Amino acid sequence: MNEEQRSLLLQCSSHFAPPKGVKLSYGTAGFRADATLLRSTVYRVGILAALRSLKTQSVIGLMITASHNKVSDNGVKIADPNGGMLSQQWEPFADALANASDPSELLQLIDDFVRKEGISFDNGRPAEILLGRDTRPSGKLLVDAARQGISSIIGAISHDMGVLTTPQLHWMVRARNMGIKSTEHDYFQQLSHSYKCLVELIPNGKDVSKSNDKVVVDGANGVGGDKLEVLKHLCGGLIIEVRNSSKGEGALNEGVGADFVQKEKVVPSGFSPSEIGLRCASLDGDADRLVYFLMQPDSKMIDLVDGDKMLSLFALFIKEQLNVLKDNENETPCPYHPSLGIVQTAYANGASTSYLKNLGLDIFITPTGVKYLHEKASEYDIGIYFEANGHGTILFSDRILSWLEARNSDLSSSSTESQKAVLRLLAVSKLINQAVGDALSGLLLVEAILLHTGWSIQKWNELYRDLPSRQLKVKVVDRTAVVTANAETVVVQPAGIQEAIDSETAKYRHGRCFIRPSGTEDVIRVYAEAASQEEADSLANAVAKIVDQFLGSGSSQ
Ligand code: G16
Repeated sequence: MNEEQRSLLLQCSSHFAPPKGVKLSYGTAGFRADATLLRSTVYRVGILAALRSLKTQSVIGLMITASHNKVSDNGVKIADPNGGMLSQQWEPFADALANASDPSELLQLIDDFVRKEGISFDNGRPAEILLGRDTRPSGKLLVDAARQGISSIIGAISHDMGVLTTPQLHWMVRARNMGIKSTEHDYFQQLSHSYKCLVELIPNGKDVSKSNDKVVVDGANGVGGDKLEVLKHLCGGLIIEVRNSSKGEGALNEGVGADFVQKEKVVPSGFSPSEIGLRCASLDGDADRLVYFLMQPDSKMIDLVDGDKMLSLFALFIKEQLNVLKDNENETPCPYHPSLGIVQTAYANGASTSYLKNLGLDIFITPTGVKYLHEKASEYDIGIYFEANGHGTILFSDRILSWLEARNSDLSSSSTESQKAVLRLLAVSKLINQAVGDALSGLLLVEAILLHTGWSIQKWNELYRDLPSRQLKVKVVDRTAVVTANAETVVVQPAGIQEAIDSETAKYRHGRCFIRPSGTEDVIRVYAEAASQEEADSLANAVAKIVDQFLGSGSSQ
């Protein structure tokens, strides 16, 4: 770094003193905390984004969001050149930057890192960053801090894309770096066009208009509902009613949204008994998660159709298309056997994993956090990953996409079953976000597949019966005291806690239980599964008590 760059960094960073006594870490999904604590962190992540852009010579994304957290929290995360999460190799640098106590320590860290990574400030294209934010009131101020961080690197440019869903920003970054159209309009066009392609390919004889009833969507009082209002008008024939957009009175994620619905299993605000029997869905605060649900008559409870069920629906559909291609191998010879892989986490309901295994699918379990699932799914020709909380997508490898494109042009004059299967797979690859889990594209794919199969949500929900489960969170003095292994299924620290959990779990029929430190909130999460709801509740409560005993004065919530 030359002197001019060093003095610019020193001067700008002196306006962004970090809050005293706060240690932040780039967790499951970037930095998250009370929004009032984040100005200096976001400024520093702006610097990191510019360095990442120089290193990769690509456009980088910076999103201001705390997704499912309460409205007073906020956060910041980076989208890498391919639209995915920040390379995990850079996370320690992000932690160090965020926690540097003064400008000279910050400068030293940057200097060392730039040298180690061989980042050049003079050769190549200048740094370029796309900025997005969700609807949180603190978002504007934090975008401003990010811009100042970016302009602390000489020549770096930022583009403020305004209020977006997180997956929209990831999609735009990926599209920009692929040299394809990347505006919000292009995003809506691509999604709606591919949805309509899938609907046009529905087998003859199915009366699409009959099954085309409405879906009622809870927008979590956030950005997703607003964007869905735009998208729905482009998807001819699909009837979507949005509740809880950001324009109403309700607070973001409060008594609404995918996280609330999935964890509490109750009806979100804004829904009335007139929705009983209808297909309902819920997005989270930045629309990267989606769950479906059915309201139960005379009760606040719901039947949850979660990420595992979406995964199962998608897996069945993709498998069906691959089987058509295999059965017609003479028309569509493939030089290799395309691999189809499924990625879940320990939160996946045991019934879903058994169901998928019975379909003969290859299943892999990773720790929580889409960065881990995405990485694993990208090893397959088609990799489907979902967390039970509704965060997931389907990835297509370059190898299978080129093969499908080539088959499509070979077969273009025919209208055989193989060609339809090829077209369906290509449409799915364009509809479902290739960068990250995306509630809006997920919703359109679910809707298209339900039309294709002619299934109601009830029929879809009956693919298998979930084992009863319960999730709790426990406040502890220091959540980092819990260290896990084996994709978060075993606790290795503090000593003795796993044995206590095991002996409690053994008392329950079909009992399964694990704990993990949250990466987005200051809590330990407890997940329990058992043969009945009472037993799952009792196991979760018993293990929450164990956590409390080992880790201090917390309380289950
Ligand atoms: C984020 C991640 C998700 C992950 C969730 C878990 O979700 O993007 O992949 O499942 O955190 O949170 P925790 O570690 O607190 O259990 P989101 O929707 O908040 O970005």
